Amino acid sequence: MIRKFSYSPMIDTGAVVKKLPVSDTPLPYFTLTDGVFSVRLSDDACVYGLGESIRGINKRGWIYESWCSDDPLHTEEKRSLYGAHNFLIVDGDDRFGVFFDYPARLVFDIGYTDPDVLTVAPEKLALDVYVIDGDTLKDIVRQFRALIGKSYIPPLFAFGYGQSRWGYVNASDIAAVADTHESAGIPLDMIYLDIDYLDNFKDFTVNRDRYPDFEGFVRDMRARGIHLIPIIDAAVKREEGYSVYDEGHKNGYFCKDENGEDFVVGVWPGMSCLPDFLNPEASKWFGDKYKVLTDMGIDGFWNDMNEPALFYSEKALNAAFEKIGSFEGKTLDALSFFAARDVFTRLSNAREDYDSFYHNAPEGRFRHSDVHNLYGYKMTESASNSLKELCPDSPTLLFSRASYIGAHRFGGIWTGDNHSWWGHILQSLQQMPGLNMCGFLYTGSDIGGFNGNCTRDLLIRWLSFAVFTPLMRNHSAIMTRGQEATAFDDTEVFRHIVTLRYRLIPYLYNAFLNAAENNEMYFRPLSFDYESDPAAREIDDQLMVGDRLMIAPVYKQNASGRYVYVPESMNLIRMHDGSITAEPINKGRHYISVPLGDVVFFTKSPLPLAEPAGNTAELDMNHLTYVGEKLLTPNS
Ligand code: MIG
Repeated sequence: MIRKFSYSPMIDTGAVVKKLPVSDTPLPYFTLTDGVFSVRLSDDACVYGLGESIRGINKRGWIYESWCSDDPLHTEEKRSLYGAHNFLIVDGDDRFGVFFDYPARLVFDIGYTDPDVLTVAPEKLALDVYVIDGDTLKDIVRQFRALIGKSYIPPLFAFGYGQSRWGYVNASDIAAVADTHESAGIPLDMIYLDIDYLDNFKDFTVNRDRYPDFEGFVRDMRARGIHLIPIIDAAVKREEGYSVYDEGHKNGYFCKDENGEDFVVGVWPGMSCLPDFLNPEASKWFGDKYKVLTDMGIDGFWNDMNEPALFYSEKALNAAFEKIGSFEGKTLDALSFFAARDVFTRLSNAREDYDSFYHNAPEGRFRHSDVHNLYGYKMTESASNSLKELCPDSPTLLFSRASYIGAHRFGGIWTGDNHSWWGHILQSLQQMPGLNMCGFLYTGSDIGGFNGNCTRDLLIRWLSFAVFTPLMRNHSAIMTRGQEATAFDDTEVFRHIVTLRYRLIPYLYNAFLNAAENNEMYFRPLSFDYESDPAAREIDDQLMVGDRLMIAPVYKQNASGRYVYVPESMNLIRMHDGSITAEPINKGRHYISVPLGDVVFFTKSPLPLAEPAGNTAELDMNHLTYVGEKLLTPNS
């Protein structure tokens, strides 16, 4: 049962597709005092949800902010990343789900200030709250997902392996990626084009020095089974004569400052303007621009910088230069030195900037910070709507960095700029169920880590986990060590792992489609499947995948195995040197040896495997063999 409570929202965010009448009962579970919702948590209560946010599957014990943020340092104390996903489930003496449909900044204090109290504080009391009661955790999720609408389903090739790197400069760099993977026998479906392919970072252009025959190159790559997936940044370079800027400026399609002038921010292209995705006309206009690339044979995109990320605004930069001048010639003490140093570092993603530009939505004019969390979502919706018209016959791949609930209907997301850290394998695993609860099924992290330098063993372990994430993309930042599956000596192990992914696609794709069709989670915490098992509640480094598989990846340096909690009798499936074996394992806690390069997982019933394939086009989904036919009779 879902009940809706309404506190004069300013705007229909579009997150909810099922229009419900406002409930005439008082708000259950919570008390509302001075604009803050609060609820007591019983001793054993777990709190699940909040989408992309970090720190454990059970969110209790930390404080989170819904405020889409471009933050390239995902350390444990961070309160927000790129997404704003305001849904959670409290599972204690009372059990319910709750969604705060609110597009501005919202703080979830989940036992941070008072260990026994959850508070939810919107900046303004202007929101809808949906409270969901259900028989099981899965049932609560199913109801919520029916409320927000079906999840985006990408094309099959999006389940293949993708290689990406910021800093592949030109066509020959990209061709080399295809060549090295091919000669190492490593399957590949996608190579991503980062901002390097653009002419001066201008959206919907191609740098013709770097790609003299882009169209031909796209075609040749496709003939080899590889889709090129270009990036699109949110902001448009302010440059007279650049048609995208000229049209946007002339038609008033950019966000405005308080005087009605285009608001100017600095991002990769330098001084740029922000398309007003809340204005339907502007949104349609920008989305239709993707045609420039679909006409060249492109059928997949990733949308970046759409929190929106601001390195600086023109206004704040000018003020900063003035300020810094005031320090000149003075003898600085430590504090004034820090103040001087921070004049520039404080410019990025500044609240004052988000406060000083406006959207022109059908409901009226909105200050950006009142609707901040919708920007990436509306950019994804804009692209999706146009791509459906531009490519009516086949779905396009589309995923975004920033998002709000609702965006899951239009595309996937990736989890942004992580690091080549062991802890980020676990963090990525822990983000998955929260994202799935909120409808984001097509998702994954930058394999090998984006920032920092990757090592061979880290990449092997990360891939061994990412074999199961719908988005399986190796991506890294410019100037970091190469971390392709071909970058280290002895590519055999990488060939085995990526090949296994392809052999699993019939199962994984089917599990994905089931989850999308039936509003279920593809990745689930063990506690969702084994509700009455107290041991399952504390497991936060294993996941259920689809209806018959459990994963328990190794995510520690130098570990040659790990403890695994097996919640019922299963088969232990081990891939060793490419050969796959099954062995029954009893319910209970086991130490499982997982030498580097082995991929180990657990099944509840026979698992279909396809024959190895070099890409998804070659994949034969009709000839399947099964592993783990013999199951131990449940006896413990
Ligand atoms: O300011 O396009 O998260 O994946 O490689 C960095 C360059 C901008 C951030 C994205 C990352 C991408 C990078 N971008």
